[in-house]
Amino acid sequence: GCAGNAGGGGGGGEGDVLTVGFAQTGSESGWRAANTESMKEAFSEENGFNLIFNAADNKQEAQIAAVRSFINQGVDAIVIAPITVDGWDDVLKEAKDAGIPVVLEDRTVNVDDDSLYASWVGLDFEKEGETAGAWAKETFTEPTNMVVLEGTTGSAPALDRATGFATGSEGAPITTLDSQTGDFTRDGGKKVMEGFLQKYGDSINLLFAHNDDMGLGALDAITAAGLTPGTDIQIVTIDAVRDGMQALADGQFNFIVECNPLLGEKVAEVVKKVVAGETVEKTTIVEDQSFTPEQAKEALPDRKY
Ligand code: GZL
Repeated sequence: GCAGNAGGGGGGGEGDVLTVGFAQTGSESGWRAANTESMKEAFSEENGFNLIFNAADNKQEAQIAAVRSFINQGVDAIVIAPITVDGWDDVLKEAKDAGIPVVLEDRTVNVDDDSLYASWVGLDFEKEGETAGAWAKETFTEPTNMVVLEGTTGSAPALDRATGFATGSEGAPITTLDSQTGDFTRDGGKKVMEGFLQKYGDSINLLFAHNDDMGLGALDAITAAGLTPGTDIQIVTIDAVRDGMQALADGQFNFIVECNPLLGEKVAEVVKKVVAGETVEKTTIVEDQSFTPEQAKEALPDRKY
């Protein structure tokens, strides 16, 4: 490490500016944009931070490289929204050896030794999936063919939403015709849905998209195929970003489970405590809710994102 920063930079006494490196996944979705904005607002100068922001273009190797550069800069703390759950042990060990605490926000990691990160502020992705699955079970009592647009392969939300959906829809007459990743992007959702429609055509009754953005991309493919989203193919998604909520209010989506991106304030609070050597909760789960079309119409005017 560089001389003089072995202790991980300044940030000692009260009122010092804390230099924090934030390794964001990228800018793949509306959810991500809202999360980035929330983090930048919370880690502002007036809140006592010097934020070094990096968006990794949804590639883990770029995200790990960003974390390494934060270590070399001797920041006071590192925040990561880990793109995938695996592959973090080495770089987190390097941060620990450099005496730099790491806080996870949004997604989480699978590591052998969870002392490698101080705290995780995120969402209950499995519960989100379960809520979507329970809606599907309640809605589909006749034999139903479903296709799934999965999130980024190996990411906590993709893994856990799939698990949760299976639990929530247990026993429903729903057959999964196909399930592929659209990498949480609109373009990915559109392209994969085009493939599904070519293969299965109008035998598809239900689309479960792991986020609104892939569902929004799928809308283009569904209408281009001469089908009506929301009726020929019912759609359930997760996030509840503005464009998704509009599609829900317009009847193109049928149900959305929220995934709250506004985590910045809580993460900043945890980072300050960790740097000050105070004990913090290992996990903080932020509340989510769900929306029908009627509820979306009600909620839209006041939505922050
Ligand atoms: C979930 C978050 C996911 C969103 C997607 O907390 O990690 O990543 O659901 C985003 O929209 O791409």
